[in-house]
Amino acid sequence: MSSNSFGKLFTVTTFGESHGPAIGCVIDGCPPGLAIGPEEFRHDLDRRATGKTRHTSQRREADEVEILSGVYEGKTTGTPIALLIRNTDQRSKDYGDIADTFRPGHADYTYWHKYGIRDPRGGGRSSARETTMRVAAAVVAKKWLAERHDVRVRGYLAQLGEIAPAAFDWDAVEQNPFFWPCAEQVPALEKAMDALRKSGDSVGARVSVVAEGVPPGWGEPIYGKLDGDLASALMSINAVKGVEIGDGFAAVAQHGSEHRDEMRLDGFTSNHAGGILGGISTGQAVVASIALKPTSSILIPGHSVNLAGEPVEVVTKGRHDPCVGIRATPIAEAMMALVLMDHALRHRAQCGDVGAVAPRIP
Ligand code: EPS
Repeated sequence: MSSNSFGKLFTVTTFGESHGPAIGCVIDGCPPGLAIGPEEFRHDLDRRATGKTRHTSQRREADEVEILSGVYEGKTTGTPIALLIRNTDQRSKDYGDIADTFRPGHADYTYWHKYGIRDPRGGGRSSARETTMRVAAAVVAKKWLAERHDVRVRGYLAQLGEIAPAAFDWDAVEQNPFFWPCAEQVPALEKAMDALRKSGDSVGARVSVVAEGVPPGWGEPIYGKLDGDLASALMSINAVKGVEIGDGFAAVAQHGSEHRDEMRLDGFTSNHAGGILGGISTGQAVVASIALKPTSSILIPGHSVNLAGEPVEVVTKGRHDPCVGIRATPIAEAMMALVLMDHALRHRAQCGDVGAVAPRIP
């Protein structure tokens, strides 16, 4: 009912608030025997974390994962895996000035109307801090997908404000703090972000995720389509306002002769569909993109109202991201991996006996 869990066979439930004592998750349905240790969470948690460069929020969290259950002698046991991360760098006084008002463009207002009470400290449950646990849970999913199916999920920043990549190189993506696929443009991005931060404003972004190695057959028509579940999972990320699968909205202006991915025995000739047809994976790379809105917590004054029903002017001080999209690449990868793992298990459960059928286009 309350929707803090998702997935059907591989389920993830997250809990915790940004300024509470801890955040955590429970992963249920993980197959037994997967080797996993606390140190394996470090890489992806660091990729997502605040305070790593001047271009993101300066909150500095240790993000140390404690594995509370579900792992024995370094291997998953098939029982629920509980992960906990203690919050260590909350600065709740930053929220004193806005506790009685609503940041324009922020979930402050809707949380208030839904629950009639809210934890204003750091945005409480609406904070992007919660995404830490999705990334942690996806470390387990990414590892299982890689070991069991040779699936690799990776993403990149595909647009920052009005700046689009001038070239594409996967090797460049992990070499800069933006996950940007064109190394030559990184100085220009740094300059743009420095100017943006100085102005006190924020900007939107586009992030793309690609999963290679997904076999044909994952996804459940009609209400559990792979693209439907991906759209839901990606849309659940803070600040996401749009999701595209494959060519997405560009398909509007295309003709069928252009959009269809022709099949030859040695491979598909294109991938406009983003690796999904009829809600089922084709065996091509699964490709999705998200649009993230500009952060609403900005220094530019904006009109709002307060709890007493008076007009006020709001300025949000504190340690905010001028572009949440910069940290969204590992989060989008995480949601893709969690959905794929769930569907891998669901496919095995219903259609495991079908096996591979011909012809298989490589
Ligand atoms: C966030 C506001 C900031 C960010 C936070 C997301 O919180 P605070 O004011 O407490 O520093 O630092 O991001 C994280 C803590 C994180 O780990 O991602 C928000 O409003 O969403």
